[in-house]
Amino acid sequence: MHELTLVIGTRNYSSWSLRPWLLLRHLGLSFAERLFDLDTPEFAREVPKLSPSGRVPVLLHGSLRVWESLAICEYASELAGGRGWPEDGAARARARAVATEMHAGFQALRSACPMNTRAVGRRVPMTPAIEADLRRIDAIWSECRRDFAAAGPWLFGRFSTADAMYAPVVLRVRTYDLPLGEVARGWCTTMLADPHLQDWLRAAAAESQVVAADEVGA
Ligand SMILES: N[C@@H](CCC(=O)N[C@@H](CS)C(=O)NCC(=O)O)C(=O)O
Repeated sequence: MHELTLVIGTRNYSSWSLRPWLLLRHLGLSFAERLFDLDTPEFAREVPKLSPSGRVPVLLHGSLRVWESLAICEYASELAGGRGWPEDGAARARARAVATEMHAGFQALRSACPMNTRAVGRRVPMTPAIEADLRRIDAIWSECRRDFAAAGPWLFGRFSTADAMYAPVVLRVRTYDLPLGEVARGWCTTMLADPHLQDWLRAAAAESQVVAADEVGA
């Protein structure tokens, strides 16, 4: 069996890298990491040799390259006997829907509030589009917690790809103090206490790269 290698970007800023990294950790899959600082000549030179899209994350498994964060989560889940998704078929369909909604959407929030794990106390001007994204995210998290609280602390009880996909949003909520209801905030607290996420945050805190374009908010 070939070793898995996950190619990622600067931990402080690379929200797409965090998602599959966190799932691989939760699934207990052993993997090596290769990190390239974002927006550097080395990234521009080396990453396209590894990733067909020229972007990170990309998972290397023998001669196979799996790019796109959600596709990596799917592949990792298959390697782990399907444990990356809920067991129940209806819950699994719903988890896939909310994970895809994250992968494809929330553009206003994502562009106004870049992930910046080291930063706290930042403020960005609210716009109707950001508020609409937050309302939808609040509804997803609150409804999942309402329906799956008895099964465990994560969105669908047990940790799944859906949790991994929304982890960077939790970090944005923390950085920019974004408004959410009590139930959604409760799930943020669960995520922030996760030992694997804590490992990522510790490593991000030790990084020195600053990407000026992602340093937003007063
Ligand atoms: N849709 C992709 C997005 C990947 C992406 O945009 N990655 C960023 C880093 S977080 C990147 O590689 N940026 C460098 C570039 O675009 O040159 C995914 O889900 O993996």
